[in-house]
Amino acid sequence: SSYHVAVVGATGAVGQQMIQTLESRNFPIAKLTLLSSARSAGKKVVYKGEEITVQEATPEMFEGVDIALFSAGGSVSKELAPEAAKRGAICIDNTSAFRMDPDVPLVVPEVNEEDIKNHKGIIANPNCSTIQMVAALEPIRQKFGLTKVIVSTYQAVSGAGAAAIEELEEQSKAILNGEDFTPEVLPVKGDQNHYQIAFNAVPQIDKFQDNGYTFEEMKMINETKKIMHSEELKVAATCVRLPIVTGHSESVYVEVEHENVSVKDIHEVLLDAPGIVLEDEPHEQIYPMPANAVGKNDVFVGRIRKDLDDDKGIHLWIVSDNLLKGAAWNSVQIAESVVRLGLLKH
Ligand code: 11C
Repeated sequence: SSYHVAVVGATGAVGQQMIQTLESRNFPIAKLTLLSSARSAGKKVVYKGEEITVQEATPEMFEGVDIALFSAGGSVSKELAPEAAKRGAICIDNTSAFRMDPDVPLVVPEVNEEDIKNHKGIIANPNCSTIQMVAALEPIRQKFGLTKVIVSTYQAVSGAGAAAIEELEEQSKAILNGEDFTPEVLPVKGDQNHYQIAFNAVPQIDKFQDNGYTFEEMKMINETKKIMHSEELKVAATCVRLPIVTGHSESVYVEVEHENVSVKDIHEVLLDAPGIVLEDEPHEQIYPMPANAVGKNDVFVGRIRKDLDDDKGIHLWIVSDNLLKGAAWNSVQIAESVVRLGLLKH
């Protein structure tokens, strides 16, 4: 069988990667409908050598669609995913609109593929920084138990979209040329203040919540518990934006349940883990870096060390392409699971 697939947000940074990933995976597509806001409608996008005109996303456009991949912002998903689901499509939503809805599975296929079976028309794709972390921690959790996670992130600007990439590039040029510039996008479009990102580190991703954590940090905390089905897991996060175009990095401290777990034990588990590449040879200076992860679907893990004070404490460094495993690839992977699990009507 092959399917009618729609991509909503087809001209965005993630939408473009979704289309490329559908092509490179040779996803069974009978018809591809590309949708966007009215502003971007009319643009042309090439899929398998053919130009497809992007159309304005309206409820009627989802008639006959089997799978709809959404990455056009939370408000678009809130409005249109229920419309698409009502018309029989299975929606895979890459925004935060439905992630914490108890009726919506939140899925990283390596971790909780089975949750897809409980869908009611919408399946949520987690936040990029959450995905790469849980993909690397789940095999450790399964083998040794997991009680606590403390993560600090080093996130690329492409997580904030095409305008943020442009801002980093323009600002970098301006600074190197000794010219003036006015930050307008980062840290958060629509927040009160904007700060320099070039040659800087900004400890704010998304807006602040009343508890002093940012929304990005709360996403990492709440989504991790939901995906791992573990409300009792202790999670804390600090999310920082760096002047990197693509590739999120994370310094992660975990505490496991078992005693005497060695670095070698962790290596063995990760060597067998799906979607994980171990890059951990300190004496050869081998460790993951975002520049090497760009364009790859895998999650790279290295710098694995035992904590020097707590026998149950382990430190890791986790890197992945935030637009691929963090967004487009995980979404397409969910679509592949939907097909494999036989959840489509034909
Ligand atoms: C970032 N993690 O790097 C954000 C982007 O909830 O899907 C992803 C926003 C989301 O800026």
